Amino acid sequence: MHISLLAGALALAPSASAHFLFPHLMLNGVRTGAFEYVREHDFGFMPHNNDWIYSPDFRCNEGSWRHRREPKTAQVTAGRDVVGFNLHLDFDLYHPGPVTIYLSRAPGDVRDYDGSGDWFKVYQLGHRYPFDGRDESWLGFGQKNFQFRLPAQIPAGEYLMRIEQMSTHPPYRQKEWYVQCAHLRIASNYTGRAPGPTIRFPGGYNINDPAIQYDSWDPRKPTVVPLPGPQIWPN
Ligand SMILES: *[C@@H]1O[C@H](CO)[C@@H](O)[C@H](O)[C@H]1NC(C)=O
Ligand SMILES: [Cu+2]
Repeated sequence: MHISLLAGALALAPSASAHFLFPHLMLNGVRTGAFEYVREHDFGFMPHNNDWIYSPDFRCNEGSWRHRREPKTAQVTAGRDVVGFNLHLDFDLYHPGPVTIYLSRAPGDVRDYDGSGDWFKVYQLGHRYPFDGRDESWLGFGQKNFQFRLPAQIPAGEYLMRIEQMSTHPPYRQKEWYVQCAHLRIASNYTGRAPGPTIRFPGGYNINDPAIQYDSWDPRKPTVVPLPGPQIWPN
């Protein structure tokens, strides 16, 4: 399945290069295999539009539930390991807009978790300040790796780690959404306050959110563009 997916990717590369997915978990700077630790989905490289924020598929992408037992679960340690995602086929992200990563703790085995619980934000990549409206001024533009050190303030457990890219180039309020989830088992001694603020998917994003209302085709360019979702943990 993975081989056929890559072959399909190569065949489609000229026309599909505008789109992307995140099949590789990054683990302390090493790119792991495609879908080795990342839950596959059945929507390939294609983006979704704004209606998608109201769908349960917004958690880990369409069809990912049927792939939930395919990836391994990466063993990592809070406060120590650097984790993240890498684009397919070593592509660069040629899409403007924020990149955001969330965590959600599974009640038990992450392979049986649908992501319906609480999510907290651990990473976000916005734009240079002041913003000048150029695609290149989004910090994720042209990047292929999105990595961060896991905060120490995360309770031990199994987690879905969800990356989201909201592309801002379509006109008006329309956006392109790209989402993918990895499986983590986090070792930690943390017993403090629960990570937050948390949101759920769907429900956490609304069409009226300032981040979604941002219109990159509006000639009046704001110098600061709002980012989607709640504050990052642990602030
Ligand atoms: C938890 O604390 C023990 C004792 O201090 C230490 O040996 C261990 O490495 C810690 N584990 C983690 C995941 O930080
Ligand atoms: Cu696109």
